[in-house]
Amino acid sequence: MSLANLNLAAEADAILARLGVETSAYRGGSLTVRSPISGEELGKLPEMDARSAEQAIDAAHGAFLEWRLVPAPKRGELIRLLGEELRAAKADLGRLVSIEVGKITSEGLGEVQEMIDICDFAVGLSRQLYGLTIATERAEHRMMETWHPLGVVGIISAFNFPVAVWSWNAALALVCGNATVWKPSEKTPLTALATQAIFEKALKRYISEGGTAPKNLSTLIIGGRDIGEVMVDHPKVPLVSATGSTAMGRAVGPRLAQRFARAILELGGNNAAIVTPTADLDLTLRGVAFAAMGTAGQRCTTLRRLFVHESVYDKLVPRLQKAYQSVTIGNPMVDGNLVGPLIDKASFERMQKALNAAKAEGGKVTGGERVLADQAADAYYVRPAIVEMPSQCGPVVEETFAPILYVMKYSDFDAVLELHNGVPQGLSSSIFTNDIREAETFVSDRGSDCGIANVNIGPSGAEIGGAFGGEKETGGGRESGSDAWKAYMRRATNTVNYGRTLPLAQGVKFDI
Ligand code: UN1
Repeated sequence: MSLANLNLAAEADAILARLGVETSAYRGGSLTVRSPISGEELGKLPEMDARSAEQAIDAAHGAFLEWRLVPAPKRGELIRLLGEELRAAKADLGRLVSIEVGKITSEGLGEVQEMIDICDFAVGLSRQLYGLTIATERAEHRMMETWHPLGVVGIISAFNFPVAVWSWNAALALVCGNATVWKPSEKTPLTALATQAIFEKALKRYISEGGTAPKNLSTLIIGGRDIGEVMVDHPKVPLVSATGSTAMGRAVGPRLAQRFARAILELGGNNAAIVTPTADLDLTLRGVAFAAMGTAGQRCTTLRRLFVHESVYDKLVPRLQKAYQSVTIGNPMVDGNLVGPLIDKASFERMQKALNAAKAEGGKVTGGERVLADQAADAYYVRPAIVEMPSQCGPVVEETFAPILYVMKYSDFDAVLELHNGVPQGLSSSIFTNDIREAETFVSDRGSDCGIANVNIGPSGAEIGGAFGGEKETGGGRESGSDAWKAYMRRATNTVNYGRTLPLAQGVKFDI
């Protein structure tokens, strides 16, 4: 199928209408949104100005004051219904993700599945916001910790997971008793409008079934950096969860710190895998291919650096190069295509710049060229690139959000561990090995320094049950599963005296 005349705008219109989004929300405004599949314009969204963003946040704060009083399991019921509405909308929303981001069909659907999964998780969590009871040194006292709603949670999301990242944050934030304000990427506002409409549907059902919820519980703010800044600086936003580049995090983090607000930062990754002499090479090949080429290299968890032991290098790397040469590139909504487009021209240019820099450092590049330009001049499809590097230098230590895999040979395990950790970022990592010592060392204190460390699977494609995020320039935040919910609540330590005397801690005497 050719990339010309796909008429994606008409299809997006039909999906948005089915999901309950009014056309006025994406017509006649100043924010142009295009499909990376063909470069076709999908809509022009009206943008919010700073003043109205501020008002929206004030209104969200009002919603928080009421929502925090609703018992957590009842708040969970709203998220249960959100999960149901997402199940009903999965095909449409997944397709819209493909149209707006260029993901292949199964990944578009997978993204919505990730939303459903976190809703399920959050529903269970709504009955498990546990605190501890702690032994106290004072007689007839009880000490415990309690967890309370925090306030308005600001969410800044990136184009590559345009809706799942919202749901990781919103599902937890809402069961924890907060209101949310969401600023999506300027590249992907349509899927945000659709998600907001799905949320409204769930809310309506919740209220019609007797649930209590205030207005403005979940607010979408569409616009540019200026309204993001309003959110970051607003005194009634105690937590901002921001996903995006390290540069964005450097701008957001200090501003939040300045007013002692919390940040959950999920920034760049420069994820590596180590392939050791005992690795199952068939499995490794598949794991590496998905992690490095999947989503056209545009996940924060994408595999970007591959260290291969010298004893298996000549067995694995030629097979990998062959897979790179034969991988099917094209319209991501056509079954069988595995690599869709880059998000835009700027992304293509950054990729070419990185490849040129790699060549200048002695890298041997296969692939990386633009393809299908004859079919769609405004869409940027590339053949994923493998670059054999003599050492870890130049662009290898940076994150380029494109399908470039830098391959390096190693001989010594301890030395490769050092190289593995020798980059500024620390999101995800893997080792392919059947040697238990190597596997355990990799996940041990002296192994991978990343937030995610895997054995015999690639670094991307995490499930929602674990905490997601990474160290160093990745920002240190944790979202999604495990006890990530604690970041969305405030902890109080309570000491209750049920006796008639007043013993002081540490034996202090103060008798008046
Ligand atoms: C991201 O790229 O921003 O682990 C998130 C994964 C996905 C999430 C990626 N579950 O690859």
